[in-house]
Amino acid sequence: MGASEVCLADMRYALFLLALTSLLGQQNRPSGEPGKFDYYVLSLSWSPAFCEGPSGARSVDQCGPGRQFAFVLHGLWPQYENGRWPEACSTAPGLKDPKQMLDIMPALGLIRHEWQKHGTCSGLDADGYFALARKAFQGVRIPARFQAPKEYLNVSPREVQQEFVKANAGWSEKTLSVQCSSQYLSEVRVCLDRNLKAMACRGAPRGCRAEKVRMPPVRQ
Ligand code: U2P
Repeated sequence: MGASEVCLADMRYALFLLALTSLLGQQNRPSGEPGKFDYYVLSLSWSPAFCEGPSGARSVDQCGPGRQFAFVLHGLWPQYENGRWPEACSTAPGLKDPKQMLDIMPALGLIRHEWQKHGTCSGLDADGYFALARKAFQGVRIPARFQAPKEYLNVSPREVQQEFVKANAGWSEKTLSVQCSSQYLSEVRVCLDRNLKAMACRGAPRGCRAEKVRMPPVRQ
């Protein structure tokens, strides 16, 4: 091999390493400073859809026998006005007793992950952040028919949005978006100001475009 071929091979290898490290670095790459953000997105996940999905079988805490979750707390996410968000802002310690959140956030791995990725950007310590997340979750009135359905619901994202608006004083259709994953409703995402007051989402969050989505019943 000539010197120029060795050099080319080295360059290719260096480029490969660069691509690999940037790919691996996508997850929880630090960005942002604790407390520097504009508003929150409160993300509520439809647990029965998660449990029917590919990760459900592995998630005994959330989907095992006797687990009867409906909407659960996925996370409270600091956001920027431009539709982006900070991530992994510090290495501050998480909750000493994460089990205290399991009633509304039903997996220890999720609690840990949400703290590292989003909570550390809130400017609060872990106790303060999860207390705020609980308050935000409890502040949402879940429309009656989504509290514990016993049968599959086939709904349009727009009707879900409208029902949440009707159930929650001060909300408009801009306060929330409905997310879907394959044929399921996966999440409802609500925009809240830093005092947890409902507000119009910024940065045009993209909602579910499906005409109808399925909501599996709460597990019996
Ligand atoms: O939507 C897929 C995943 O992207 C992350 N997300 C999305 C919107 C947003 O405003 N902030 C945000 O972080 C979520 O990742 P997770 O917290 O689950 O790691 C969401 O699940």
